[in-house]
Amino acid sequence: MPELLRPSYHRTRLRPRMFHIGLGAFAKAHVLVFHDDMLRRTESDWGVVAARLHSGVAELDLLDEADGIYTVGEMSGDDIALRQVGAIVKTLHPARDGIEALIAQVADPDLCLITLTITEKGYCLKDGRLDRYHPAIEKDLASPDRPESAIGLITEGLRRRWRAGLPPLTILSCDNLPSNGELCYAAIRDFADHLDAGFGNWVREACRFPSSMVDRITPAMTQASHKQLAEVLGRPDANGILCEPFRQWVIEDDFAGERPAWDLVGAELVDDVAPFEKMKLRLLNGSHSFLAYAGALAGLETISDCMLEPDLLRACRQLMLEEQAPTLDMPYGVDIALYADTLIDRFSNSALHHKTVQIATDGSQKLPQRLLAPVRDHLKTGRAWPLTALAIAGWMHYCRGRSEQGGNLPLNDPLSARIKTIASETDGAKYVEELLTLSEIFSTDLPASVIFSTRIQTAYDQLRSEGVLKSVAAALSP
Ligand code: CS2
Repeated sequence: MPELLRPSYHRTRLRPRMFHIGLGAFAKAHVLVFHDDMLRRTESDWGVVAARLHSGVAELDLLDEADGIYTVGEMSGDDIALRQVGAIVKTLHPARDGIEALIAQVADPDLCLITLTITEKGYCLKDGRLDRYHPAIEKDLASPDRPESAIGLITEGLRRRWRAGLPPLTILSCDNLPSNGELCYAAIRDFADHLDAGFGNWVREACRFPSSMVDRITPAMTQASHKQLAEVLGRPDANGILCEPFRQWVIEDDFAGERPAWDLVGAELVDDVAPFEKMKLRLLNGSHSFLAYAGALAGLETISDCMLEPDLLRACRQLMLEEQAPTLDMPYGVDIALYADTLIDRFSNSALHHKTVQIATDGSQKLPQRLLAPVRDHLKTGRAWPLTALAIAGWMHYCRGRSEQGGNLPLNDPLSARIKTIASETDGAKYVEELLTLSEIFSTDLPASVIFSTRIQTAYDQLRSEGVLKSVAAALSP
């Protein structure tokens, strides 16, 4: 049985200095593992309060029963390394503890930092600004002291700090969005301005919103992965997580006050995260989305199954190097070909069981930064983008809900109601045309481009008539 690394620090020394909102598999395997490593290496008293806002009361109850301690299994082939994470000192959920407890946590004088993994849709943005007509934001703006959204909650907590003359906070976004710090800032600043101009200025001048690039492949836990963990651990851990060994965190070094010494444990603190974020979003996440739709349609269950299809593997590498990499402007010395090869190895990790339909979730939120932003660049330069076109058309095909074998494909997406209506009322060219009118995804410039619409139409027709694997094979460079 592999050795289990237990927390080597006295947990009694931990105080609530950091508040993590959106505790899910990824945060448990990434942000909290870095933090746990830092606690092992230093005398830091930075305990973490962890919250979820919507689903997940039962998960937090289970974590409380385990005193906040859970196992992380890092898997590669047949190897597994086990550790326990002990950084969480308290959990909070509005449905269990009341929203007031969460607002009070943001306003707690001991707090220095909020970290966020609330997914792309959690920021409630439209065109880079707070979407005031988003249902949750409309509600929160009308009754800010009873917020439902993460943005409303943080802003109300900050307002209490401002009124009480308490120090400002750093809010660190750890979601897969380009310039995630700036977007997070835009959402909170717009909300704050709406409440009080003086408060809005304090948010602008005193609080900090660094960007960060986060990376660790962490599939959602399933019954099978819980069983697998129990076998190696010798007992079940209902709070346990399995993930890949690789992890990376590049953080903009811009904090309102103290920050945890994550740099001692491998996090890279830099002046400008943007190039790294873009590279990761386009090469890793972009090809993940391509494989998710192509793979799910072709009846492939996991990303590593996709890597066993020689044409999909070649296509993935080609997408990264011929269609995504040319849109990047990386600092001198970054070896993109090596980065792509490492990604292919990581995707091939058969121990992970990372499901294609999991990554296919929330396509409307993911397509813009992963695939559509690079297309804008291609349209300007005249470069070819056959695989990106198949990825976008693949999403459209996926949204009809059936794989090529007739299996059911789940559509989990904030726009699912509208997408389903379009799918039920239209087909063929009309279907593509209607989906392109979803301006939240495509904006207005892309559908206005005849080249863009024609290429997506052609790719969609090809997927329907020839099937995914043949279409992908036809798009491969000689
Ligand atoms: C994936 C990411 O589900 C998805 O959309 O692309 O969760 C991906 O696994 C992580 O960003 C890896 O760091």
